[in-house]
Amino acid sequence: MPLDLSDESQYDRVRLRQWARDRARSAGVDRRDLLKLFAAGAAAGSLGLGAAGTAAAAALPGTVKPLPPELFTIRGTNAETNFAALRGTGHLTPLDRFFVRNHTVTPRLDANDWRLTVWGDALSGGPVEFSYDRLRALPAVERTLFIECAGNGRSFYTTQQGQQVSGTAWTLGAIGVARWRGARLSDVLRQAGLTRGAVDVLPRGLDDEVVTNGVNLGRVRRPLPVSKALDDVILAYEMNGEPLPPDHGGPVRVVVTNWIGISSIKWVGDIEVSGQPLYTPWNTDLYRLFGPGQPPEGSAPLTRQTIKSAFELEPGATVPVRRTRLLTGRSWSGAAPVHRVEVSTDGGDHWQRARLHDVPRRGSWVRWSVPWTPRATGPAALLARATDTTGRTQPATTAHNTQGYLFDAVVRHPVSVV
Ligand SMILES: Nc1nc2c(c(=O)[nH]1)N[C@H]1C(S)=C(S)[C@@H](COP(=O)(O)O)O[C@H]1N2
Ligand SMILES: [Mo]
Repeated sequence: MPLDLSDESQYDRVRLRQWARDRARSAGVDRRDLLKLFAAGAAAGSLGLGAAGTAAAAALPGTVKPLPPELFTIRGTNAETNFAALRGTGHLTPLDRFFVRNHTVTPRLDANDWRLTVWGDALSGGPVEFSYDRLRALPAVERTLFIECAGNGRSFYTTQQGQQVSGTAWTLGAIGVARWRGARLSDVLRQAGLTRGAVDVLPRGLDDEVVTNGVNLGRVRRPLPVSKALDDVILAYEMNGEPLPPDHGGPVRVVVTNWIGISSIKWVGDIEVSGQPLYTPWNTDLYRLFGPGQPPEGSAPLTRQTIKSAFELEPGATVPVRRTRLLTGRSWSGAAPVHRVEVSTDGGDHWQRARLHDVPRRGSWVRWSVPWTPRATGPAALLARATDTTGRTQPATTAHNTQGYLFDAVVRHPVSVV
């Protein structure tokens, strides 16, 4: 039976087997180093950079834009959007409050000097270079899409489920929705001479090499199957109508519809087009599920994001009793548009339908609201539960994985009624 490599899960399974049998090429990291990391990851998810629950290192984040505490919570080299700061903003996340997830630091790149080199054994000729102007001369597309870290919601594995996980201890603010404008990756690949033998497409960032556990992983890069690369991937140079800001990958980044944030490589400098399957740490040890119920080498590499909801309210907010207020929030899913949101203000005993303020659309979130008049003083828990058009609803708990990816359970939002 022919393998259907456009099917994501089948693609990933096949690559995993090929890699295990040494038939896939590891792009830039020694195979023994990768195996060492693999073993460490399977044992403890040790590649997570910093453990959830422990205080972030007091290093200055290497970012360009201001990160005021009313808009962001700093977590190591990353900045999480405070969801409360989205209240009253529109469908798009304003640039001044879009989360930043950096493996190292934001590089300062000049669009005039920037070049994208497309190269590899699955092109008909040698490397092809794209300047900023050449990229902008290609037909432009505009899409409203979220970028969300695979570890968004990770801290709730610990605070709600009592489980140990490694990685940045995000609450729910490692997501943003922007209007992206750019060229289609498919147009760039075709101009570069893509051949039918192409299997994997590997964009790589121009930011510093990542060193973890004494191993240099090289620059941030993660292969995309050629089927996804040709489908709906953008090389974006604008975000909400502005030139792409430095912290979000300027001058040019990859934007991959519905897939986990690591797919959307920032500061892209080159793209390898390979006739052989490729592996990097970002699709082997990182961004797979390890833990109970998973094979020792981990799950297939993660692709699509899961389903979540968040209130636009500070955790532990104080609310006055017997006064009606409008609870607001947002829900999203990487599988399909969210078309129903229910809210409980009594810890999950009763649920009411929230009013949606956006037309549900693929790749983005819906804003919603529900009026609430608290009747008694004391602590209360607010819950929001989304359902997407595939019928998937947020569950009560998420199965544990050591690196704390893809948390999708309903989150209890504590408030205090006074
Ligand atoms: N070159 C490069 N690309 C990158 C990263 C990075 O550190 N370097 N971080 C990735 C991760 S893990 C996420 S979640 C998103 C975050 O995008 P943002 O910082 O624009 O919100 O970028 C991805 N692309
Ligand atoms: Mo991420």
